[in-house]
Amino acid sequence: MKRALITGITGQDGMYLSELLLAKGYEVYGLIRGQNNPKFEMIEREIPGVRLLTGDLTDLSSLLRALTASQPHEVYNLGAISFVAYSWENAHTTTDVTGKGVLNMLEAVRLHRNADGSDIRFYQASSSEMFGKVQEVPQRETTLLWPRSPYGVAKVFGHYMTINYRESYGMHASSGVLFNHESPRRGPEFVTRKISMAVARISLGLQDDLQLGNLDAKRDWGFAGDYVEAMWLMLQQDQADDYVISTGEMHSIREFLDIAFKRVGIDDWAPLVSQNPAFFRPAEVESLVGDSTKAHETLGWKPKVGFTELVEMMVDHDLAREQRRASRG
Ligand code: NDP
Ligand code: GDR
Repeated sequence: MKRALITGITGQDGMYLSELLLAKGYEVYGLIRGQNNPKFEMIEREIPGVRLLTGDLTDLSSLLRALTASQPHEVYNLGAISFVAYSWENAHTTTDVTGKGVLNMLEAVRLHRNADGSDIRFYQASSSEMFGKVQEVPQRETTLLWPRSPYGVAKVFGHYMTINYRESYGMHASSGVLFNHESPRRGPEFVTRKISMAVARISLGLQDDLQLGNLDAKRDWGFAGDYVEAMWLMLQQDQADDYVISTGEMHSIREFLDIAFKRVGIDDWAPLVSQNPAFFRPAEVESLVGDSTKAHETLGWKPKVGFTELVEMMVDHDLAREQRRASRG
């Protein structure tokens, strides 16, 4: 039986990936941080097969302990401070977790030996935010990186450190440069979920309006359930490598709003949405669109869920959730 250790198990991707690996027959271990983390119970309830181990990406010895306890064949490093806007306010913490945390995990994997002598394959959650002020359209594995936030800079560090451990120590370390991916499990601070939750509440008369930042930003949005499949495929290859994972389609926040509001029968959302400077960023990533030809040709990976289906899935989920809450009184 294969064993996997996932950092960031309580996040959107950690949950989808653990479900995928459990379905494939893996023994799945998840790293959970902090004292009495309330998400411990959420994971036990929603994904009962996962075994949780305490640890923190900033604490190397806790990572070594987690490796000793799990004896994994595969490590998926998904843990990060992942909210770009927050990274300006907490640049040092973001650097420690999202950047130096990768080095800690790589170093722990390098130092650890599985009792049965098996090697560990490593996946790093790199990001399209590394492209930032884009130098090429669409962005691919060879595009020059130009990060625009402390988060993006920290991800670039983790990305190159992963490549460096592969080249220095021959480690099977791959980096997935994933473009934005969303789902009903997306954190409420991200724009897609902020919109789907607000649309559901506005349609039920529970909220009056929605305040957003830059409505002209454009992203290549996919479905998280499709993207975790790509992570797994990367670790099944004979050679470790780096792959862009994206849909190849770019949409604006305005288009997201169009579909989301239409789903609840509202054609004109303009009176309901305003722009608040508080949600603008010191430096914006205006547009991102990826070319995942390499992933398609080498991994056989392709996204299954399209943009409209994704938006409708998120709105439907939040509508049902609000209706359940309302019926409970
Ligand atoms: P989330 O923000 O949903 O999850 C982040 C996870 O990291 C949480 O489980 C969080 O734990 C954990 N974490 C935070 N700080 C630490 C720490 N100090 N030690 C250990 N774990 C920690 O992110 P996603 O699931 O959306 O993304 C997964 C990864 O992929 C992240 O690295 C993200 O940066 C990257 N990524 C995401 C993309 C996306 O569109 N979703 C695109 C490209 C890359 P807790 O719940 O306790 O806070
Ligand atoms: P992003 O996602 O920064 O791309 O990072 P987010 O959803 O936060 O922002 C996308 C774009 O929407 C604009 N925007 C707003 N964003 C938020 N959060 N709230 C608003 O009110 C709002 N109004 C407009 C932003 O300015 C931005 O242009 C996500 C994270 O998951 C990262 O961890 C990951 O690496 C990248 O995706 C790829």
